Amino acid sequence: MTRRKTWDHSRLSKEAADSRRPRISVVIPVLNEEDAIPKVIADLPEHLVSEIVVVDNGSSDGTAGAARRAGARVVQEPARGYGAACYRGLREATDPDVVVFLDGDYSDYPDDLPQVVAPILKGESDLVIGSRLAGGVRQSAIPTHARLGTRLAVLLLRVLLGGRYTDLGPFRAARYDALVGLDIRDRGYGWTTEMQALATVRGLRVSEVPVRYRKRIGRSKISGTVLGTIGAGYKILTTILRVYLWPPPARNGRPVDSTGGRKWRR
Ligand SMILES: Nc1nc2c(ncn2[C@@H]2O[C@H](COP(=O)(O)OP(=O)(O)O)[C@@H](O)[C@H]2O)c(=O)[nH]1
Ligand SMILES: [Mg+2]
Repeated sequence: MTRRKTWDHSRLSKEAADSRRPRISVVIPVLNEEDAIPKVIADLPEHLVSEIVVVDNGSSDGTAGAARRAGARVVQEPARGYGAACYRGLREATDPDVVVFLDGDYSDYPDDLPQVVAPILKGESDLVIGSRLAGGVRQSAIPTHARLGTRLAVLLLRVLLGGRYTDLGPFRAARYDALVGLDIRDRGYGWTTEMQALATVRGLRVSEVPVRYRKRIGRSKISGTVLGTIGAGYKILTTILRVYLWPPPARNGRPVDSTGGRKWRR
């Protein structure tokens, strides 16, 4: 396998000065991903990415150093949580047009990034979800309970909110302004689901693209543990119900039609 060279900062800053190109900031939440994070960073397509922000929550291994050596900017977020890390990365991004999220465990294929950002760069979408299930993921890469939980969640997103999704995958891209405007509240494992639920009720242009997915390097903190699974499952379901029961106010102060085109019934 060919390893890409380490990120070249002079090149990054030169690209930052080139205002004609859309700026794509990549945000990677990490917790103890020392072995995986250099590979994730190395496989990101350098020509498309303006900056890489790795958000750590106090890893006890050498994650921060490994990410820095691979060329990323590392931010330490004191508040624990997947969503807290993603939110911090969003705030740290430098003048982005597009923000991309992916996990730091090397389960996503960073070189799928061009497909994930394509609908946004074409001006067709505000939010793009990389769908692992549409991408024909192997059984071993996503545990059965996580797969079933995901199917239940996307069913609820459709029935309750009118959103058409096949996955809650971590690899996703959004127009920066649209994403900030969603005002996502969850700071834990409900972050990705809330993004999709709010994007639906706020009427963003959403699309999905199939992405590849593989078994992670290292140990899972969420779906591979009993507590993580219960916590994430609870968070995901209550997040969808919360958006259904208390839809966010529209920009003009009226409730948003959270039935995705059908009439909102109280
Ligand atoms: N910063 C931060 N990252 C986290 C936290 N929990 C999980 N992660 C990272 O989020 C990504 C997804 O977590 P992972 O353990 O792979 O969950 P799984 O994909 O459900 O097995 C990985 O990059 C983790 O390192 C957290 O509390 N804080
Ligand atoms: Mg993972």
